[in-house]
Amino acid sequence: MQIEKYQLDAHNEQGYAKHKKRLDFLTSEIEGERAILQKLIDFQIAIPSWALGTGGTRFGRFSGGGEPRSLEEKIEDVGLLHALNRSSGAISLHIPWDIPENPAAIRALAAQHGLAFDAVNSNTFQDQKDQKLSYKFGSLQHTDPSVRQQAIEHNIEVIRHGIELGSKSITVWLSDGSCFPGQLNFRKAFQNTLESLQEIYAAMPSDWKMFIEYKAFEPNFYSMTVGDWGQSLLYASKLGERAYTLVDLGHHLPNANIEQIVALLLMEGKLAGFHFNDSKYGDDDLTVGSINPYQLFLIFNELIEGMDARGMNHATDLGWMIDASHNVKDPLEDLLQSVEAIMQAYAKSLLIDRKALNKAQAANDVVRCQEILQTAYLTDVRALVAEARLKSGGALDPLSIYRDLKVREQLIQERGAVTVATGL
Ligand code: PSV
Ligand code: MN
Repeated sequence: MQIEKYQLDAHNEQGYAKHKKRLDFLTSEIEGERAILQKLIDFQIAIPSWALGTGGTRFGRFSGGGEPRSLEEKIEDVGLLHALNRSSGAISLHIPWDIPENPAAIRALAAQHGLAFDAVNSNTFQDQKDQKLSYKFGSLQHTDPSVRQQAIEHNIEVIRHGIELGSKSITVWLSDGSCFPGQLNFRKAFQNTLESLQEIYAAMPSDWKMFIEYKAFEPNFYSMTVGDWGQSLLYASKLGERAYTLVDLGHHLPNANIEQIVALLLMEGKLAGFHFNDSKYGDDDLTVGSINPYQLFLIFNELIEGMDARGMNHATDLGWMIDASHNVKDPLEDLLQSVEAIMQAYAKSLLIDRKALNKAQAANDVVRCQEILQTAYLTDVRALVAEARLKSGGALDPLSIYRDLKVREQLIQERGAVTVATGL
């Protein structure tokens, strides 16, 4: 299905007067609203192809109906999101869950929806049907060189698919590690992984980047071979200047200071970008901003500070992506909420009075520092984010028009109630 311009216009007209009142109040309170609006308009967040179906846990999965049955339908779904919020202008594919059989046609379809292809992702954490060797004991770290070779070839195959689509980066997330003490020689596992990554790195075109994602635990519960940002940074530094660390918010041990990690990776020029989500316990994959929106804001505070210090373009110089699944929500509604939470955190961090903060930091005025951050955080920026959407042709309130137009009901009619999207 497609959302028509007249439908957006009618929705926007209906809510405009109320919106204008809120916007006028907000802009009377803040400075530099034009520049902030432009930054919000430019900012795009990639949607992972595996987040469009209902997520599950190891205990079960409850399909919501109307799930995309093919890559084409996944692109259509991201197109719907982008039509509503104008901030979801890219899709990230996981291979082999989403192999583009006809890349030219897939590229054309994405372009029709105004979508670009973000990083491609390899998968050596599952065994596929007809796969010769198993990844039960790891992939790039494996003690058997032929398993490592198979995993290397898969990654190179993923790069080939990415080239055909116009992607410029590959994200490598490894589930490699061990479940029991003594199972693995850590040093040999690291060395094997590094050598395997070196072969993949060498196969990338010269304008490509490699993103190395770390995760503290799961599916291995004693050690992970890329378990934290230190290990990821070690691989990235040894690999070369086009290798970077990717931060997935859910991949840390509880209470980790992610904002500090981000600041230091940025300082070293080694931050690739993000997989946004939220969590209470671990890799919960909850909607962005649903548990700890203040932490998200603090992360954006460091991002903006660090990117500005290096003269980086907020919209294009890092990879922004959502990585969340949702067991009890409509995946499209969930993604709309996630994108909105990211835009709000970004907008609030743009409001921080940097000069005053620098001054207060230099004077060790701890109270003032906190006040400055919280003044920005407590500002209601929703009207500003909505105005950015309006200016770029989107909806004033994406969630309410999604429900008013009965999008999910229409998708169920088109695709059926018991469709299952590929993914986890
Ligand atoms: C692993 O938990 C992860 O965060 C990686 O990014 C994978 O590619 C993705 O989730 C798979 O769902
Ligand atoms: Mn991730």
